[in-house]
Amino acid sequence: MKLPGQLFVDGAYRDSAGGGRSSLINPATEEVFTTLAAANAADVQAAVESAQRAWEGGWRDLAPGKRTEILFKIARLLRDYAEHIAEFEVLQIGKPISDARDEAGLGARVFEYYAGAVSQFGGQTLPVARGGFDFTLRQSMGVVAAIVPWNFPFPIACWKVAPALAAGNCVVLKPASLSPLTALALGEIAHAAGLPPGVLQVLPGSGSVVGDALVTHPLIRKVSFTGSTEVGRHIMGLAARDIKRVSLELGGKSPNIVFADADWQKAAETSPMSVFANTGQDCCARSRVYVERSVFQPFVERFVAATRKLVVGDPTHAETQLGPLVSAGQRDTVEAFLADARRTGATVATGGGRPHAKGYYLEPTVLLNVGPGDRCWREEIFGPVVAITPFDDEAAMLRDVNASPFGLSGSIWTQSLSRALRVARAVQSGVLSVNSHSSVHVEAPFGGFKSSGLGRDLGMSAMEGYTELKNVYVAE
Ligand code: TAP
Repeated sequence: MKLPGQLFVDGAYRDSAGGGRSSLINPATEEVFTTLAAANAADVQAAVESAQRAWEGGWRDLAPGKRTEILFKIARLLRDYAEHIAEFEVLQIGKPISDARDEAGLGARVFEYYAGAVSQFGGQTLPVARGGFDFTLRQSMGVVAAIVPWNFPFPIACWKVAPALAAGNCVVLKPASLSPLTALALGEIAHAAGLPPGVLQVLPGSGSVVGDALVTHPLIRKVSFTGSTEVGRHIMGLAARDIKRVSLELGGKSPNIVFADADWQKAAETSPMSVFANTGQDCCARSRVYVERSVFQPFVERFVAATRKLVVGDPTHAETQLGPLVSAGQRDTVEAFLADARRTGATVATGGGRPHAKGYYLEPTVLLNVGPGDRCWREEIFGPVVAITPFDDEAAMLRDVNASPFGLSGSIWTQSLSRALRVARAVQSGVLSVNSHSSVHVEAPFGGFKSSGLGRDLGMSAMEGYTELKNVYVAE
């Protein structure tokens, strides 16, 4: 598969109507490695109109069995091209190759799940008070805009595109400007698998141009967005004008809560990768660690020792665990957080520096003595930085956990079943794991409370979110 360099519209690659192009920088080398077309408002108009034609012209009415067949074929081809997808991801965002391979497989698995779901998905019959016959239909919406970020570009694109297509919609996919290659590869592969032209369009281009043109387009029926809370708020405001459906997967500041009765040694050894994986650029990163005071000191020692063993380096090497940050700007942002933490009296237990002269690398960093009002404790950093604090009282700890405006993910470590259930109920968060750091399961809903979002990706909840629910009553 060749490196994509154009927009993917109507089943073919083409240049932007305005002729605009942008460059991609490899964050591991700081060098421009390719350029590609950048869409403008005219491209959005053409892509949306073509998607609407594809929806009216057959995709919405295609027999479920045929839709299943095409989605399974896409999954098969994604597996065939997994190595290309992984290599593109390494080049554009510096993701370690072993993670990129896993994520290529995850994307294929998402298509398999929704291929199987097509024939199991439908409405209900309801016993209503008037007698007669009442049933609901789950109908496709039309054209959906999927706007995705750069941190997990390929799997997040798949977990929006696959359920939307499975439910009978057409999709215009807008990748982040830093990571368009794997989204374009998905368009090309889906078309090769038999997806009719126009059903999936891929438009790389700037958020303020392509994103806003999509969100305000009258033919777009739903916007499915993953990204920052700030842009999510902006999209929600624009969508309010014509009551457009939105689902928003936004930022997080997830807690990792360790009780003294837990297997805290295991928690300490596994927790570094719950925040440092993907170089901390993960909306589920467990970046606030609360440890019961009686095990705080030994927990911190093990956590720091495990952090120092992490392999930070060339993302093309199979043993690398942390690649570079995605851009110079992202590293500057994270370093500003660290400067702030130092100024307000935090202790750096390990990390904080740049481990390599070339590439946007930053050492995984453990902060202690961070106050409850400090920026590093309250705000999403989106880099390899964690703060650890002791707690004495469960209720006071939970008040601090829930004082966050975010509520995406989190972990609870305890051997007590009743405590696990009590704390899991109390934490205001869309996704939690007990004695684990796992947040994402293809079969289960994924999304946030409060400023972490609205609606759910994955599972059957996502597919429902790409339909309108209609009720029909038939008199006897
Ligand atoms: P954003 O800057 O919000 O960008 C996300 C997407 O929105 C990109 O495709 C971006 O395009 C586009 N966009 C930017 N401005 C827009 C506008 N005015 N209208 C429509 N679209 C616009 O986020 P990011 O920097 O890519 O990702 C980091 C953030 O995403 C973090 O806060 C993180 O927590 C969050 N995130 C959340 C999740 C979940 S599942 N909750 C998952 C991953 C990331 P451009 O790239 O062209 O600007």
